[in-house]
Amino acid sequence: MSDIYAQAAQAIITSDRAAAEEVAARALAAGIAPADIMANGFVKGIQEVGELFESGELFLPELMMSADAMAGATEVTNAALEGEAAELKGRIVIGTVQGDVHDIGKAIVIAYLKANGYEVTDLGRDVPAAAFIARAQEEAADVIGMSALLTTTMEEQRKVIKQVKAEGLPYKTVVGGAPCTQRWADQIGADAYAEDASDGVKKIDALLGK
Ligand code: B1M
Repeated sequence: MSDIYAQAAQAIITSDRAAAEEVAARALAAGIAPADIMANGFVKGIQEVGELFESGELFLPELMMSADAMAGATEVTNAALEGEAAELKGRIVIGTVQGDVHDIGKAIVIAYLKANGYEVTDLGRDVPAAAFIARAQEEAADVIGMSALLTTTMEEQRKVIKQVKAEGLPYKTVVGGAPCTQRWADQIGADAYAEDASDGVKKIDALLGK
């Protein structure tokens, strides 16, 4: 088992999309849950890539290619989650905040939410605060989810929450992304912080009483 996790991480570190997709498919065929191959394999790989980038051992083009390999793996594992839900539990509008293009984690969160009975509107990335609010109104959403991966873009989450509160809007707000913490969520008045995709489902279930 640890072999296939190591291969998954390695495919990301070596920026090999074809290998990442092949390892993902093989893991699923071997009965490994999408969440397990993600968390124990691919995510470990992209985390190592982030560390190598930070220490100057990898450069932006390589980081981008690893992100592409990660996207390939995510597509394969997310497809395996489709169609699992039985009842509609609620409506979520989710996006990556303005100034931020990191969306791999958000794609995983969306797949988990859909598999667990939520209707999800994906606003994409680099989403202005006003767009979160406007789409939540259009979709009659229960929850607004905001992903931020940069310390410089986290403030955008506060903007959205401030507007929700100022206008007395009925949406629950959930924040996530590597630099976010429970402390940050408390500080900006978010209804919940989600550490990862399954925690996101758990927190949203709790907020909506599901
Ligand atoms: Co960027 N990047 N990046 N990057 N990148 C980080 C975030 C960084 C930590 C790397 C590093 O230096 N170690 C660093 C940020 C430093 C900081 O802010 N302090 C960084 C930087 C600096 C940059 C650029 C500025 C680099 C440059 O241009 N010089 C640039 C910024 C671009 C921009 O956004 N404006 C940049 C660009 C990129 C790429 C485009 C190359 C690529 C992103 C591709 C893409 O997403 N389509 C990329 C990548 C891949 C990373 C790292 C390596 C990996 C991110 C990732 O996908 N993680 C990252 C290092 C790291 O995070 N360790 C890094 C895997 C993913 C599964 O985890 O996204 O945390 P995560 O999502 C999790 C949870 O957080 C949670 O659930 C997810 C699933 O479990 N979650 C939510 C996330 N969102 C949620 C929302 C919810 C709930 C839960 O709502 C309900």
